[in-house]
Amino acid sequence: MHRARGMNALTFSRRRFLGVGAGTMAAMAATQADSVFRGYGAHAGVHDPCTDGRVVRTVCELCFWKCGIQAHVLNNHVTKIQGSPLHPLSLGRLCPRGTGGGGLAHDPDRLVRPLVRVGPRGSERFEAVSWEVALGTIAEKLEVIRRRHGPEAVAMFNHGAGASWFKHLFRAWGTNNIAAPSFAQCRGPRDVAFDLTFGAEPGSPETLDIAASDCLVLIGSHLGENMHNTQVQEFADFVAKGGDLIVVDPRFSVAASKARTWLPIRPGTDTALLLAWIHVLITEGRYQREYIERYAQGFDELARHVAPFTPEWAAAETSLDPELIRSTARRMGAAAPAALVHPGRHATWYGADDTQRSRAIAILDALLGAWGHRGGIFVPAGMRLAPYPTPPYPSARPAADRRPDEAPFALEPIAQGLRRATLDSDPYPVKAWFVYGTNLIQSLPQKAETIRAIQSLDLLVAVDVIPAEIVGYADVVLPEASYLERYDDLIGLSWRRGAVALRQPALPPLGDSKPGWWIAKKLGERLGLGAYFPWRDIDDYLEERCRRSNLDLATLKRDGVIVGPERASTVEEGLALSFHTPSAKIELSSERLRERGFDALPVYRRPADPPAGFFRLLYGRAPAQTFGRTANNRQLGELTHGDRLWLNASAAARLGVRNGDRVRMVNQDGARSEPVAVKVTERIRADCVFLPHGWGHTARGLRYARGKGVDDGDMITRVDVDPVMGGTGMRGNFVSIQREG
Ligand code: MGD
Ligand code: SF4
Repeated sequence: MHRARGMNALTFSRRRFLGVGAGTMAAMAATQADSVFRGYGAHAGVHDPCTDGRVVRTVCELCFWKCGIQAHVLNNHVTKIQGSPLHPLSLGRLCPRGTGGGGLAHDPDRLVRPLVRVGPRGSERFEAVSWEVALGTIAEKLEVIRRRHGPEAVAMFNHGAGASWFKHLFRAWGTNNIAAPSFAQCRGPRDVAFDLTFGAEPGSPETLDIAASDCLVLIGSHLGENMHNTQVQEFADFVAKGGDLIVVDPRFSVAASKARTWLPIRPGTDTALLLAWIHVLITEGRYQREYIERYAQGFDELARHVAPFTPEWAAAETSLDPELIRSTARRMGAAAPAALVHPGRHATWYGADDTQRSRAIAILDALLGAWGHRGGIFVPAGMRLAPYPTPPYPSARPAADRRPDEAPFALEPIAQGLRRATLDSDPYPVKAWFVYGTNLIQSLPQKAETIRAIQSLDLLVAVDVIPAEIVGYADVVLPEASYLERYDDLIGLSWRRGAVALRQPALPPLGDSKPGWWIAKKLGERLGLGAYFPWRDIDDYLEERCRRSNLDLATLKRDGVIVGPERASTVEEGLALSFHTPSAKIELSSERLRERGFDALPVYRRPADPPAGFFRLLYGRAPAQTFGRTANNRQLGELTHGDRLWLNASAAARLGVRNGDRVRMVNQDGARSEPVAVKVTERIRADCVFLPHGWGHTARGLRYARGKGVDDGDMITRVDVDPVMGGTGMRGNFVSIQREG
């Protein structure tokens, strides 16, 4: 068990932040918009052709953080994108992806005409048609499906702010089958765990007071590679002031390189570490006693539960030094309540215990008094946004994603559950998929199942901006104007101060692409749902919503954002804490879980070891990429080398693999990857390999991305489902490495 200790946990002296390495934070620093504060146009005395044009303040969509941006436009070309200094999430800066929006707007592979399929599904053979024909075809087929199977036979999959128009359309149509992979393939376990514990989710964006924290624990969260702009800015401030950073990761991530302590944990054993940390805080009396007595219930049961989970016990599971487990817990306790264990975001790791692992994080945050305290998790404020009045939605059957008693704590429909229902028509048939902004071929695990379900459909519609893999399977393709070319609905932000932002066009739509609001309205009218789209156009819509919400649309158009009044978001600022759980307290032990037959407190279950000759496959984000969404962006492609497979140096020597060699992975079920170049490194444990996610595109239309890197999804044939909320644990797959040639 102690074998892996050969790779010792490293303890670094604190140091000043000098730019988080590997061109990540450095790239971000390069985007600082100092000229913004001096007005637009030339920098003092220096002619900058990029900033000579019109400037439009709008909202980024290269990921889902929704930063405010300033797009500089010259001759119908986006020449430069900067962070809006007025927007609370960007504060004048962007992450490297956000600066690359021009690479999407001006992508020569953009979809610019509606298309109707002419070859077999997946053949990527289409003919261009008019909007009339495309929308007419969809409406006709949807009506047939409704007559035969009811409106619920239509499922909608979505991702991104622009989806709101289509969610409205399909609720009006009469289906609850609306799912996003961002729940059951990503943040679901975390959201459910925090909701069960604190009665609220950590939010998206997460409301973490990182800059003010004295001790930050990142457990499988690689900030700096995972580039959520505001968090990375706060993280840089935290590192610069010498905050105590503890990073738990089998890989020496960029964040680990800034840490005082890096704990290279054996993959899948994090719950053991968390239980031991809880054990130390409780047995040594280092938790926030008054806070727990006042706000929490279930402490005595928790104390009894963790009594056996000593650092020595956890050391045997995690391969970490017990003294480091103890001392890191003490450091958290000393910094509390300005101490924070990051809730994470992509939390679907091992399936069976994902919600319970996230519960252990939430419990630890509770013991540290993080919720509601400065330097912990602040309680956000929102702004009132009145809807544009439309008729009530019709009632519809419950979503088809789950059978009775399955995943009872899911907060949203489960995307792979809709796929399952499509395949077996249980509890009722699902015959059409309407897919907005999500490349289901890559974002749902078990690709073969997805393709099988698609082949059984009567209709597949894809609304996209580029010809991603899912587009290749569609019967009708609707080209959306990119986020730099369209208005979207008002975007509310819950943050230290609430805000409302406006996405507005900096460019006209490319070709015959159309904004989502227009597509949804036109399709709605064809489907007899015109009453749900009573606005004349987007101006009418926005004016009416703003009027009802007491917001000035002209100010929104000028500034891109309106920020609400100051309000207390921590106890230190005068906030009175309240918890929306059944007990109105923080629920350390969860009666709700117990009632449904789950463990009321987190229980550690040892994961399977890799079979001899195999490595556990880990995957994650690369700093200049957002899943597959940005892989075809030529501007961002200049920044990234994210398509290599990380392999430990000793393992590589054993296999005779050198840096840059091309290898294939073969997984436990015999799935074989395309060739991929290897990055031989000491920065990863010897029992696992790491692959950045979002590469390995096969779609013919993605002329830039196609053939670059490999798709980790090809190796994810085994999925362990979280029984609490239905998340798909994807890290239980093992690969062997075979040299090419
Ligand atoms: P992308 O792969 O980026 O994200 O998965 P997805 O939501 O599928 O695909 C986004 C699609 O949206 C692309 O086809 C893109 O061209 C299109 N698009 C971009 N902008 C627009 C727009 O303005 N309008 C329209 N209509 N389309 C647009 C993400 C999901 O995947 C998530 S959230 C997570 S966290 C999971 N991550 C993950 C992982 O890390 N590993 C593995 N193996 N699977 C994962 N699945 C999950
Ligand atoms: Fe855009 Fe980066 Fe902000 Fe995401 S974090 S919205 S990609 S600037």
